[in-house]
Amino acid sequence: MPRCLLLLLFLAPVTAFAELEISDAWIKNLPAAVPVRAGYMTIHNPQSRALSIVALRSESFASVEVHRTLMQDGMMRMEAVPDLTINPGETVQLAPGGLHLMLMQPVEPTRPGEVHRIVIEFDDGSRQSLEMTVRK
Ligand SMILES: [Cu+2]
Repeated sequence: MPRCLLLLLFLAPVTAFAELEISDAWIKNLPAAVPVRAGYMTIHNPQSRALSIVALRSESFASVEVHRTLMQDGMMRMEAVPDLTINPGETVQLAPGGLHLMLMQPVEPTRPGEVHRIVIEFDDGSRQSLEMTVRK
């Protein structure tokens, strides 16, 4: 059993807030020599107020950011999105070629099938925990 799964069994839930509905959350696996991973998911806000993601963290990665992919002067590049606001009723896709999570410096090489926990922090100070599965 991968060590991260064992860790999950012993960690208490971060909060009881289930603010956003998050589905299909996954991390694209890459060779150990590559220092970053991209993460994708579908985020829906069922609340009656907007929610802004202002920080992300994980025990499995040195840092986690929301990024957007841009085409600039014919070149593909990406930039950090310091706060990602999801309006009431809105669904936002994090998908290849667009918005994504950038998971930097894995503590250990990632392997398909592993589950990593990410904590999302909102502008109102509340938090939500989510699990992301590593896929090929
Ligand atoms: Cu990125």
